[in-house]
Amino acid sequence: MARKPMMAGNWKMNNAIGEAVVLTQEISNNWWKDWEDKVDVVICPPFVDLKPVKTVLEFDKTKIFVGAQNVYWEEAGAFTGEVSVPMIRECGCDYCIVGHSERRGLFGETNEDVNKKVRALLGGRLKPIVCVGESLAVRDEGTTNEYVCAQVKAAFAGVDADDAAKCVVAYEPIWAIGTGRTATPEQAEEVCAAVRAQLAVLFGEETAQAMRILYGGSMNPGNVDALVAEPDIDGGLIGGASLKCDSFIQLVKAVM
Ligand code: 3PY
Repeated sequence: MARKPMMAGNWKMNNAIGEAVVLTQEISNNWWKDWEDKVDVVICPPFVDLKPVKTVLEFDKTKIFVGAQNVYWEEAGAFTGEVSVPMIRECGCDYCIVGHSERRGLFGETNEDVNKKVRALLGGRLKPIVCVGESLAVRDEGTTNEYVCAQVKAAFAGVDADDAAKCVVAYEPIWAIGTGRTATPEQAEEVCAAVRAQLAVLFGEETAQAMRILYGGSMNPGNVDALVAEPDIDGGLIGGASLKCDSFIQLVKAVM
């Protein structure tokens, strides 16, 4: 089945509003109408940039999606510092990253939290980009596929096939994030294929074949071609290389 590729930029905690607007304008100036049939492009800036980024894209009539990098599962209330699904939807988001390894590792996010966020997003008609991935210790133990598939199973607990079909999974080996190390195309494909097989067990083959699986972890213009040539890799979730217009556009073009 032909899946539409996706390139999503995860800006992490970079670009204050002024820089975010300039970078979005640069990306928007490079956007061509026929992209929208060939690739879904998503920009995931910090919360404070969501509305300004969306405003630039709307002003330019550019069909690039906006995603948040995190969300809380309750709708409103005494949750100091948190941001809810209705709030990010109002900022113009279509997508939201959940379970990034930095959130799991630095902020103690558990598989259970990830599942609550996935279900809250789907309930609020937003599409989760669910991150999974193993540490170097897990890889060295030889249990990567089991570990990552358990993360997938936990993230999608209580989700039905119709809703799962709206979700994207991003496989991001932790040892390849911010280290300059990338998984080889073969290593990345092996895990992405295992993730798809796990999705088939959960939701059936048809849904699993329709769902997009991205690779993340130091994807850049130099390694993108080999990674996206793999049958189960449908694009990328991009860190550092999404912070410069040139490299992000090169990555988008690589999957068109
Ligand atoms: C990276 O490539 O650094 C990422 O973590 C993308 O999410």
